Amino acid sequence: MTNYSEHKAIPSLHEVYKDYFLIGAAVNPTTLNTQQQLIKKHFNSITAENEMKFERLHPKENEYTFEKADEMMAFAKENGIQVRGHTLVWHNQTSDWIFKNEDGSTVNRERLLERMKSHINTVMERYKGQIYSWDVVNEAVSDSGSNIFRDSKWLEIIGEDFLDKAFEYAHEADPNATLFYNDYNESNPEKRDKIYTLTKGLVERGVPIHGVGLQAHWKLQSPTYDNIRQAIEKYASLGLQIQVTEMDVSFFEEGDKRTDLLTPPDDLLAVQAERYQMFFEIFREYKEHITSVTYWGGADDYTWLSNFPVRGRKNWPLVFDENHNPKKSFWNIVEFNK
Ligand code: HAH
Repeated sequence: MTNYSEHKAIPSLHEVYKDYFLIGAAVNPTTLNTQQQLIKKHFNSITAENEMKFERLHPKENEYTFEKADEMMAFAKENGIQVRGHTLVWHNQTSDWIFKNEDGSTVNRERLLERMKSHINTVMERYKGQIYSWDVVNEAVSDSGSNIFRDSKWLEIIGEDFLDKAFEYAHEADPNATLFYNDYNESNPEKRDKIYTLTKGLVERGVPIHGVGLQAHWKLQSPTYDNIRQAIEKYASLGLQIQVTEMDVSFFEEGDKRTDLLTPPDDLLAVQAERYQMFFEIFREYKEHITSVTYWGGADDYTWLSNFPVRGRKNWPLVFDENHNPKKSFWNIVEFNK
């Protein structure tokens, strides 16, 4: 295997892309230490993998826990790195108290809206002017069937306009942050059309939404390049920005349960490198629309995919390896004709 790092100077990824878009990584309190040098060199944007989620920031009605998020913000400031906010309203990793009255019964629409507003306000006020974009609503669209919306307490209690309200509250709290609807399977034509319909409605009603976040949890085979292009074009046709928010390229297709790989095979690393090359060619082509590209991690020593959806299975979805050395995938995205 070629160890490129031995004989080539390694360029800074975000510097290579300075005329295109921000280059981000999701971080957590562990990787902020273990990957610190890598993050400082290659990324000019970071996102909290978990530390700004509802359950982490707001475990009880009258208790906010900002320490970890504050530490990440301080690290970003010290190093001149920008921050992307993730996420304000989601069906997952959200404390159950918000949906309950003191007696355990379900809150009504009015009370849930009040609580939503108060959460959005408190969090966005704290980091006002320091976060360039927020995922206001994450994953509201259903993956299959004819329903646009996935079942959730937000939908059940508030109704379909829970997104309108979330974006309105967010815009009021920090008028300078750009506000995103974020989802996965965003390039799948069926789900893409639902995301399009949903965000089109928001735009037409004058709701302050500024962009669509493509999570981009992609694989070695899917989605197709055509489907990715069509998704970008369709969302951009609404006049919205695009951000790639949680990119990784998994070795395993959905439903693949194999657990025999202990190290990444060369042939699959080569396929991954080819995929990364094409993905970034597409991103560069659509640079007028794309304002940042964030990976859901920094390097292969830590990735959420090494435990999900198959427990204990290792995965190698990023462009730096377990020792933080550039993979072929890295070289394929930095070597192009500028
Ligand atoms: C994302 N969901 C979430 O936005 C992010 O907050 C989390 O850390 C990881 C992935 C993607 C997803 C999911 O939550 C469930 C099934 C498939 C994909």
